[in-house]
Formats: sequence, C-alpha cells, structure tokens
Amino acid sequence: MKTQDYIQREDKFGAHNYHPLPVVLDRGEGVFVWDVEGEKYFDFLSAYSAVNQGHCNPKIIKALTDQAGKLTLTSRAFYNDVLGEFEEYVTKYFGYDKVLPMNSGAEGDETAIKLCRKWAYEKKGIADNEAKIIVCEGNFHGRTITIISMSTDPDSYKGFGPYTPGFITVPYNDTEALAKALEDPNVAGFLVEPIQGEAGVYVPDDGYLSKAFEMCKAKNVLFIADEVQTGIARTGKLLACDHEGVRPDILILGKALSGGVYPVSAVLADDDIMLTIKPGEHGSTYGGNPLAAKVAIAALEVIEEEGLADHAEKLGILFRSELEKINHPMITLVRGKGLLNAIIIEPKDGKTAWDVCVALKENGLLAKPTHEHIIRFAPPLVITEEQIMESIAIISKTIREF
Ligand code: IF1
Repeated sequence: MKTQDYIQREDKFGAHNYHPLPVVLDRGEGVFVWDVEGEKYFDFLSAYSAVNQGHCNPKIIKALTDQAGKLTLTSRAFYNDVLGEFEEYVTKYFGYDKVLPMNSGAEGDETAIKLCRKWAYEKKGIADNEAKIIVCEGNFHGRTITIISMSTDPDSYKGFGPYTPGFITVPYNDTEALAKALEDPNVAGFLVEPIQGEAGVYVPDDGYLSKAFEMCKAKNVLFIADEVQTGIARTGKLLACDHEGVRPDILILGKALSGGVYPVSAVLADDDIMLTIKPGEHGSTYGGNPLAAKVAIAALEVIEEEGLADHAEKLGILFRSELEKINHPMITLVRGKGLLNAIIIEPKDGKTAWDVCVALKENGLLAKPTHEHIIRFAPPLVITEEQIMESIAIISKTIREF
C-alpha cells in the first residue's frame, strides 16, 4: 500500500475529526519517524509533547513489555502490587501528599475541577453549586463538554451546547483582570496553563505565575496548573511553574508522564484537598492500572537519568537563537521556553503556515501549525545539538523557498 491508500482508507472508515498532514508513519525511534515510503523525518511535534523521552524509548518499552505479560488491569475494585509503587514514586518526585491517577489529560483536568469544587464546599464553605473557577482566554484543557464550556475558541465549543456553568474567563497574562475576578467570594480556583500551548506557545510575562499564585493565596483560591503539555521537562524545568518557583495547589500531568507509550494522566495535591473526594466518588476503569504505573515510573526515571530538563533548557536557547538568525520576512516572531517553541508566520503570496509545514515535510521535518499563522516546534527532548543544527538548516532552507 502507498501513502494515498492509507489516507483513503482512513477517510472512508474513520471520523473526520482531524485534518492530518498527508504523511503516513510506520516507525519511530528517538527524534525520528519514518513513513510508509521509507522517508525519514525529524519529529518536531512529539505528539503534542507526549514523546519527550523520544519515540519507543527502550527503557519505557521494556517497562511495558515486562509488565504486559504479568498483569495489565485489575480495576480499582482490588489492590495490585504496582499502583502503590507508582503513587509513592510520583508523589515524592513532584513533592505532594497524594496522587489521583487517570488516563487522558482531559480526565486530569476534569478531576482537578471536581477536586476544586469539592474542596470549595467542604473546606472553603462556598454554598452548594455556587463554586466558580477562573480560566484564561485562549485556554486549551481538553475536549470534554465541561472543558469546552471553559473554552473561548469557537472551534472547540461551537455546536456542542448547552454548556457547563461555573466558569469565569479573564485575559491571559493579565493580573489586573485576575484581581478583579478574584473579588467574587464564590471563586474556588484559578485553572491556568503556565504557557498556553494551543494558543501558539504564548509565554506570559516573567512574574505572572508567581503574582497570580500570591493573589489566589490571598483570597483562599486554589492555584491549579495544567502542566499536561508544559510539564515533564518540556520547557527546560521539570515543571513550567518551576521557572517561577510556584508550587500549584493542584497539579495536572499527562502526555509525557508516560513518554507516549500508554495513556497516563495524574492529579497531585496535598491531603486537605485530595481527601475531600471519598471512596466511590470518582475514578475510571483504567485509572492507575499496573501497566500505566510501570510505564509512568520508567518515563519519569528517563527524564531524571538523562537530565532532560537542563538539556531542553540549553538546546532551547540554541534553537531560538538559530531561528532568529534566519531573519526572513515570513518569520515575524520566535517565542518559547526550553524545547516548546513557535514561530509566527506572516502569510506571503497567500502561502500560510500550513504550506510551510507541507514544505517542511518534503524537506524531512514534521511540524504542525496551531491556528493558521503559528508553527509550533517541539522535538523530543533527547534531540542532540547536532540534530538541532540539522533541523535549523531544514527550516531555514524551507522558509527561503517561499
Ligand atoms: C487534540 C491542542 C495541544 C493540553 C493541555 C489538557 C489536554 C491537552 C494543556 C488534554 C491536549 C492535545 C489534544 C489534541 C491536540 C493537542 C493540543 F492542539 F489540542 F491544543 F497540545 F495544544 N491540557 N492537547 O494541551 O489532554 O485529553 O488530549 O490527553 O485534541 O487535538 P488529552
């Protein structure tokens, strides 16, 4: 079968909820993926930052295969010998009392919203069903009905109403607007991405996160960090919040928590928040299964053993400085932190970011536009300096073709 055959088959039998780049991949290793025609590519999307440890990382794959033949799923109706090992490891790794394991990032955000509301009624004393959570314009936290109810992007919410109530929207990176919203005594939490990924790698001003955190504490409001995309070393620190020394009251993890090998998400919090959810009040069939637990431990060990946070910090500085040197009229802005970066593309002769991504593919590098004028660049964190320079050469050559 050729590329077109695979695409046609998916078009016929699969829902059309994505518009992928016309490339069909059949193998991944480290920073590289190959397509069915045998073409090799640098992966500069990393499955939206889920493959930080590199495709098919040997240590994570071994953790998967060692456990797969032993015990994969017990449900939480019974204990198993692995979940506690993961719970102890991940809570000590991030410095929290407890963890609630789930599967997808959206489930992580939903869990955090439920915890925040429960805490509001049981601990803060907000009247039942009156709890409100502040979110930011341009947010992306997943695709469930409640999460799109918080969204300001019509592509995320249009046609899916009616919407879940209880959310207040403020502009991102605007502490004045946040201060006003925090005046409402029914506010229980502030849910924020430390860097807005989908919005186009929108890095807030230095000090925004720590100021926002202080303001929340002053009003007894929970600071909830969605680090599903920015966490696990992606931005040059273990967590993006670490750049400002902010310790979220509720921390949401996903994606690279399992290195792209298995869906694993997790919510971490201390006892006074986490224990407001009682037995039987929340859960999921696959949440905290033995396979997920072993894979996630291995994925976090790789981050630590290979020093991937410092590596991402160092190579991100190199990558952005080399991108700046391209200085071509189509690249109007370079922004990012660690190895989560983006360029803003000024359309030229009707050519948009999509056309640039198709041309990048032809030249051996895969990236995807987020919105019509921004290209996100997020390679696996295991990329070497030499591979960064090779990738810059591809990006530069491609842009100059326009
Ligand atoms: C898609 C975007 C990125 C996330 C943050 C929670 C979730 C995500 C900060 C939910 C997921 C993914 C979803 C995927 C594309 C991708 C994405 F473009 F949609 F917005 F990365 F920016 N919090 N982001 O980024 O996690 O349930 O997907 O495991 O839906 O197209 P999930």
